[in-house]
Amino acid sequence: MKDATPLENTRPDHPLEPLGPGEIREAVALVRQSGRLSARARFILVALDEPPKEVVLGFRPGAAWDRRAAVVVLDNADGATYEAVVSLDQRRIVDWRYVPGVQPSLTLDEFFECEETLKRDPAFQAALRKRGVTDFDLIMVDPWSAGHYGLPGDGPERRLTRALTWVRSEPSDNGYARPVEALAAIVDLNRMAVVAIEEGEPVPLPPEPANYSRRYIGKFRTDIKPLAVVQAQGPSFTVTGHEIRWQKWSLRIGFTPREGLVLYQVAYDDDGRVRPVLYRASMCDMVVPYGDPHPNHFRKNAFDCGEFGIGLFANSLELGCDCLGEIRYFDAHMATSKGDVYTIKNAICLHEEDYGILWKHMDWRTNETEVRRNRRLVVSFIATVGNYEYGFYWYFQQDGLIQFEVKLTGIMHTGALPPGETRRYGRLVAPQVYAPNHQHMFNVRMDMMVDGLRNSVYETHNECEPAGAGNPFGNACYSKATLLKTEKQAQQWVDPLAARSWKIVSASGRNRLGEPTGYRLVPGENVRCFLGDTSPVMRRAAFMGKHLWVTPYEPRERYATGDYPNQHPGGADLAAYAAADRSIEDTNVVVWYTMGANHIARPEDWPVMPVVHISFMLKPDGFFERNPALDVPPSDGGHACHGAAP
Ligand SMILES: [Cu+2]
Repeated sequence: MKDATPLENTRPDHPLEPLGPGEIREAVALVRQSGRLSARARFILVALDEPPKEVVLGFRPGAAWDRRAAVVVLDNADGATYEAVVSLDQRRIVDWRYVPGVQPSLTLDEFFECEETLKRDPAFQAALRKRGVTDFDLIMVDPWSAGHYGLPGDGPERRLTRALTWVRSEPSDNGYARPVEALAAIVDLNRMAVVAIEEGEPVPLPPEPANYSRRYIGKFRTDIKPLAVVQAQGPSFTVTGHEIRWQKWSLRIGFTPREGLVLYQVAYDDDGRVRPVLYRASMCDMVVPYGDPHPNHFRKNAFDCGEFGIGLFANSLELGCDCLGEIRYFDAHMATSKGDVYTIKNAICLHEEDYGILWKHMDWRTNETEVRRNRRLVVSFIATVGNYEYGFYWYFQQDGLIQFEVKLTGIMHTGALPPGETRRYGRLVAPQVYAPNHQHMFNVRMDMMVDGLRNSVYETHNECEPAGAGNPFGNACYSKATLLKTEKQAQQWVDPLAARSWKIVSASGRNRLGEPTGYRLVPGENVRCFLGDTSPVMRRAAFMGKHLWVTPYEPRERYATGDYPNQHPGGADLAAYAAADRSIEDTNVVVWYTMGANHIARPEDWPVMPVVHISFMLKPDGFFERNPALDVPPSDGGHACHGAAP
């Protein structure tokens, strides 16, 4: 939806406040007025140019700083990409750079324009007719990223998409149930013209509809009574601008077109001492490699942040549907490719939820019980990228634990098979419809600040002493900790059998037991990416080749897939950053965690997939002196909880 608020340029009161609509308009106008672009320029990104860390950390209310916007522009007239930094205070462009040999991410406008172009294209229409599709208003064209496979035509010279098609049986039908198999249109997005149509042997459209919306279900189960979340006195958090305070936690949030939700300056108030944990954290890229080598399917590998911009696909969330309870929403302001303000209302959801018990003990001699409820703070957004939904949730607990969770849902990507056929590289989910095997690989970049900017990282896992005199009963086991001194040492796999995890420790903080204070990255469910090392996709997204990466902080190293992964051959990403094998000891470390969901389709995932959860945690480990949640008040309203009488 377009933003209707009038131009307002109230100066924000903190350097990390996201750009407001007025600031976005101002930045676009200053770039336009510079005369450096043709009328066919597209705005790929207009976002806050985050001030240097020293400025942010040294900021005090009332202090001055230069408010800047980062702008990426693509000129459709000549295909050139530019990066600009605009000073909103000085009202001028302070940095302008031509970026050769790249293709910036696709824009929402191009999605719609590409679909319209194909609907009107006679050659594409002829290919559709050959497949029994005659009503072109019912087709859905998803402009998949072209990727780079080292094949003729691959490369960033032309701005390409490889569009795939589905067809609805009526306007509200789920079109993903009827893939138009073995047909792809290559479209030049700078010229908005069809370059080629790739066709295989026509495959019949699958026979069954697969609808999930209420208008098709008709009969709902009737044995559900309402469940209301009531917070009569309101929530326990306070919000000032984009700063959130909740009990002892404080953090700031932002939103970028590429990453969606960003957390900044996450800290815990420990008895009056505000102790930082994270400077910045975001899911900085994700890739969905598909495992089907068929000509129509091998190019499916969506980089949903770097090739598309997952923030642009955020949903407008609805109370009672996406979120329950006392909700505080935040709008996200971005730019359309035409430079208009693009506002997603209620893009970010902030609320509290009851998450079972936090801790408990019953003294079984006195029958006295102490139990505390686990109230957690949730900051989240949900994005719809074509057929799929991703919910991204950060949780903060009263015991200092932070968790990041992805909820995967939506509609699986599909292909059609002739009657009676199956495919080794996918699974039938309905007659003549199969979903290729695939994975969802995420990378979360965490600029750490555990009790200060100087941190180190230890790998720990379980070891048992060799059998013998020192271990006569075979039970002498310990946790072995190894300091990761360089970037290469820090490139690691998860190992749940050995309980491997990684502890980020402070160089200066010490707890009362004399240990460095720390936070531990504890993996959840994870998987090794199935792609071979020689796969062109692995070359472009080398972050998938390890679960843990650690680099020393370098402001230009922001994304696991590099700045411009769209149509890029690779070699400019996280693996390239870490190739120098720099020291990561006692410095400002950035931890990049890769986690993957393995998806071999089930019939139950069709037509819309029940949510799959994957997550990891940052757990305080020696950060506090003891359980920091002893002061959480009982929720029993004064009467003590008692166990059943013995
Ligand atoms: Cu999946």
